[in-house]
Amino acid sequence: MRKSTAATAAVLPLLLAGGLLLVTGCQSEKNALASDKPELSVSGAYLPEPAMADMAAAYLTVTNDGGKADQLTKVTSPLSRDVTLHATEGSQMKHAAKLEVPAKGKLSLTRGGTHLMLGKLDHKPKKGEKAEFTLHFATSAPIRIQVPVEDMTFRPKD
Ligand SMILES: [Cu+2]
Repeated sequence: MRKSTAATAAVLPLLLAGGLLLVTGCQSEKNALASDKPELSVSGAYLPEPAMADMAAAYLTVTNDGGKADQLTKVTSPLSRDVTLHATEGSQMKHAAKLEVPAKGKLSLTRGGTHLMLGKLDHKPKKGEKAEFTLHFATSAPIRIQVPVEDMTFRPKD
């Protein structure tokens, strides 16, 4: 009896520490918190090596494990002084002021779909390089990510 009480006391701080990891996007414990806030994490980001020296695109997924929607409002990067959110409609790209990250859902930026458009490149990114991006949201704190530069033809397997 006494032994198990001591064990419980030792485990408790670990559980608390584990809870803090949720901020960085722990997937497995998402249902333990019935959150009324957005709980965002970013995955699968990549930047295909661009054909041109002055323009590139990047793709990623923002997952929201929380019970409230958020919006991606702005993206910044040392690689590009002009990062814009682009939606694709038919064969046309359209600037989007913000992109919805639905509650308990995902915002997926994919080839042929919504993407990050990078203009005014600092340099032409090469495969193997990583580019830093900071994603800004309406509600959530900014998320900074390192995005790998991939082959021009790279496609993630899903
Ligand atoms: Cu575009």
